[in-house]
Amino acid sequence: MNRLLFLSALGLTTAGAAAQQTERPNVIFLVADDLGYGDLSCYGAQRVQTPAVDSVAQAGIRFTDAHAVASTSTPSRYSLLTGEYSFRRPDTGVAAGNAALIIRPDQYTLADAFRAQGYATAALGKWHLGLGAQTGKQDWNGEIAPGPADLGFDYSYIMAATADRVPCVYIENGRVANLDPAAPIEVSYRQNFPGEPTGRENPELLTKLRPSHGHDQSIVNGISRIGYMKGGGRALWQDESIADSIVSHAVAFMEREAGKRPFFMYLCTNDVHVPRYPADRFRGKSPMGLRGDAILQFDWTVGRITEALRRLGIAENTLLVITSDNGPVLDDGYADRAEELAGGHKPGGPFRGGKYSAFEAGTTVPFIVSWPGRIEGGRTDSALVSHVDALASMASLVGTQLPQGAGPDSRDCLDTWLGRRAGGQRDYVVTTGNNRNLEVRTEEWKYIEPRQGGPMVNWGPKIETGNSREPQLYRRTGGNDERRNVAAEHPDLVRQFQEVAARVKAGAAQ
Ligand code: NG6
Ligand code: CA
Repeated sequence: MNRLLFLSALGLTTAGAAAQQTERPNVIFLVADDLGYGDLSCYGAQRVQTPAVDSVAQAGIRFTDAHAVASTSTPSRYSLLTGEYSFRRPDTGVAAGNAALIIRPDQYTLADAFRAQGYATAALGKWHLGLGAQTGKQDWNGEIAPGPADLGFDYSYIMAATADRVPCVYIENGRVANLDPAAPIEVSYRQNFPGEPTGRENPELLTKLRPSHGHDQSIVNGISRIGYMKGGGRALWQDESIADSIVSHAVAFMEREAGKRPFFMYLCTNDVHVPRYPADRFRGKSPMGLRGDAILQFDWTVGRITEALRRLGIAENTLLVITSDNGPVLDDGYADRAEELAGGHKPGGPFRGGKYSAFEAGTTVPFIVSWPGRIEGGRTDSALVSHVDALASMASLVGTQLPQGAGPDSRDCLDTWLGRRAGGQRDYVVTTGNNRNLEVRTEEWKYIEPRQGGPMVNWGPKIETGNSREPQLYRRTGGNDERRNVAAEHPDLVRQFQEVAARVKAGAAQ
């Protein structure tokens, strides 16, 4: 008789984490975009070296079974910030650049949990959770609200969506940074503005990158994007300085707050999302082309942040989490030769699938936790970890009592995150490759709910979706083992997993 590892109906092996002492470290969530489990040298990459990330891992804990909730950005980030599974909301799919704010201002967020304890809070870099009250109705030349300021962030310096979506400008505290009155900004995801060039009609203007699929609308900085925009002038970003801009604003925020009050920074890089066009000093520096160069630039970002922590004398008392929003993709729509130059590099590490996928590489992400003053470094931990637990775990860390209804799917796993295996461990995690049907992982098993759709992503990226109309059950041995579907051999187990999925959907147990 097979025994599942569901030791409790609550999804935790103990009733909850042990009572925590309240502490007030600075906290940084440094979230990469589309960085795979296998993209860092501390996770086994060999064709690219990431010394700055590796030294954070060396000083902390490197988790080997950590999961984003979803295999694309918007739902993944929604869950990280709210502690609610994105599939509960139908409007959490990949957002356009002119989408309205997806998290409602009355929802409780990770930033709120820190702010309740007097923390300074900041959101930097990639946002991709919508802005403004109504889709398509933002005034990009005036105040853009509601936004991060309404979700608990005191300071924000963000990109509305992704680098491949218009508008290609930074938004600082609800207003376009460097707004150029001579070039008012207009944005549409329906139609072009008369006279404006597009990648489709004016490929001769694509001086930096050409699309491989999609991405053939407005041209900004010699790269065509998704969506149409007009104007922007001096406010338009240069892809080659996005990392520099994000880092300099992050460091400035840290300098302003260090020593005054503790801070929480949600610091999201554009690397290694498309279009990949890093700074001159990184282009051509990896054998893997622009995608490898973007990984080097990500590592540089990590190095700049840890250097600033040391310089400001706050390294010991800063909890730094390094992770990614979803799994990796090579060709995601630009002809940057990522596939051709990958060589033996496996961006998803040993796992099957990738971004967009229900297979493991879709949501298994790097996850490193360091806190030099408190965590003994140099460890690897195979505990199951889910981003959805950030809210309850961080609230527990700083002593915030979550209000009723906050983070309905978030559990206090602080002990696990800090490497204390005494309790608060998850015995399963729930993820979603399509933001609708679930996958359930235990230490030993992976269950994939039946779903519609073909076996491969059908719009360009060469990725296996994990879709099947039949239930899939795989026994895990730790590597690329989603190969032999044993559902038919284990009907009892399948039934148990179906029950878990049904309970999670009903909101009864997480
Ligand atoms: C897809 C884009 C892809 C990427 C993704 C979102 C096309 C053809 N592809 O629709 O390039 O932007 O959306 O990625 O448009 S995410 O990491 O932000 O979720
Ligand atoms: Ca992403």
